[in-house]
Amino acid sequence: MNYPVMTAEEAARLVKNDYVVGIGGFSSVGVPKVVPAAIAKLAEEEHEMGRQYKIGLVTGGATGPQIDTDMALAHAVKFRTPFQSNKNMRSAINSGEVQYFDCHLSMIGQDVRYGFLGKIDVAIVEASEITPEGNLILSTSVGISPTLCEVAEHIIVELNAAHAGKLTGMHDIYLPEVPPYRKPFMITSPGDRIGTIDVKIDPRKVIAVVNTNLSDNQAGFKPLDDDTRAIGAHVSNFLVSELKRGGIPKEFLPLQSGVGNVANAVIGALGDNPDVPAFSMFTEVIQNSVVDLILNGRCNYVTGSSLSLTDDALQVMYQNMDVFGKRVLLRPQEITNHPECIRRLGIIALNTALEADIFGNVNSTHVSGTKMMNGIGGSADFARNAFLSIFTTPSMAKGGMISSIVPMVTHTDSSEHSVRVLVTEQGVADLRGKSPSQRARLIIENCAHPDYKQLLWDYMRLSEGKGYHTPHSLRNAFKMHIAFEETGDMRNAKFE
Ligand code: 0RQ
Repeated sequence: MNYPVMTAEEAARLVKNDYVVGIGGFSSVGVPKVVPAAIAKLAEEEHEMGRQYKIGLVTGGATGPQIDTDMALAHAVKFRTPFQSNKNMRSAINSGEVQYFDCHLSMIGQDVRYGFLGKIDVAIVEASEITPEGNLILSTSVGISPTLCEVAEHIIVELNAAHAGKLTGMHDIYLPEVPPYRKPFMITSPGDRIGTIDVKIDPRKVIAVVNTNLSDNQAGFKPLDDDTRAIGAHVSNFLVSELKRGGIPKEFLPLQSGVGNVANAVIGALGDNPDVPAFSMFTEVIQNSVVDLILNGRCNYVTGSSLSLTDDALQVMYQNMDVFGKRVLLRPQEITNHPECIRRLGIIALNTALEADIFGNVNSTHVSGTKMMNGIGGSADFARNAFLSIFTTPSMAKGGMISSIVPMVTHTDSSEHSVRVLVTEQGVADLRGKSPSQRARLIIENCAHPDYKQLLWDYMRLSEGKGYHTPHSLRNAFKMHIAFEETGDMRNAKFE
């Protein structure tokens, strides 16, 4: 196919002020790189000339530094959705410069297709190959790229030679029909294919192809510490005990694992526990720990929407494609996170909280209820629909100044109805079948850090016996957060 080939700078000039731009890729990998960097530069030049230049960004989730760092620093972003995990974009969002709206990652693709976000002027996507028919073989992620290509008026392709020929056949591209014509997704085990290996596009939409050869440069993880090791051990021991008592079928069930250091450590710990059977994963983000687990036979299949791997882990995969080619499949995030698939397959969901309250509500996104951390991502897609939903968090943050177990969360992402088990390095609270006051006793006893236990018991006693189903004291519910804000340490909270 004879698409117009040009430089990143030439392609960037096709992206006009006030455009709504769809950014392909997902979880910082398989995202376009050189065109966004050139757009950031263009924005700076336009601003220097005294001209307006800001665009809206509709993404699959976290993108790369060329978008969330360069464009944020260039003041080039008007609004952005959904999930990001970047310091500069986070500051621009929290300062109010960028209007950010968060969204469940299973829904952003269909929101775009339903027209909820208006017109997408241009989609910028990374591909590893262009087929002779002009269709795209994506690279290390899928995200919402197929939907963006379907709805956008124009498409700019970054053709990345770093992955050329390496990922062909590893994608399963399927776009659901619009209701009332939607059909069931015939996925009854993690490896079932329902789509095509390429993204079909209308060749008339392609206004530029830019050749690149850049790695995703995905950041590594913090080394395991005592807390993350303990959390991993608690989760794996809990799952083994459930398996033994018949709470999980003997065949075991596919796992989903969230993002970040804790999630990566938990999956590693599950792989190390010989009593956990070899497992499959139906997840959103495939992180580093999975590469070793596949090589040593502990994980027999993984399907997700991105290979969120550091460069060395990706190279290990590329060097062992005889093993990985048969065990890895990338899908649109609308499918990996779809309630229908999660409920049918009976996923065991493992996600991370910033804070949880003593009644089991979880905040994964808002520091002190006000400042955006990353976004809800797919955590609630999985938590709400899983066979068993487990949330993990270290019991304290910021050197102990913050308790992650609080009387009332300052923002709720997953409610008490979706949080079935809570795990900290202190222990496990199995909340299933428990009333709010029973849950509170379990969480304080098993999950709170000893430094905060007495404070939390004191809080419970303020409202006990007052005829409340959920024993809160509204006057005191945020006293621990207020103490942190005013004195820098939640331990200074004084209840009235
Ligand atoms: O701050 O980075 O300054 O040190 O939060 O905390 O303990 O390193 O945890 O990397 O696992 O991230 C919930 C953010 C956890 C992530 C969250 C501070 C802490 C540290 C990070 P520093 P850790 P992790 C599907 C799943 C939502 C999306 C999701 C997340 C930083 O897991 O974004 O689950 N989840 N998606 O010090 C203030 C508290 C705090 C706190 C921790 N209570 N108050 N700060 N921190 N607790 C996949 C996708 O959606 C892609």
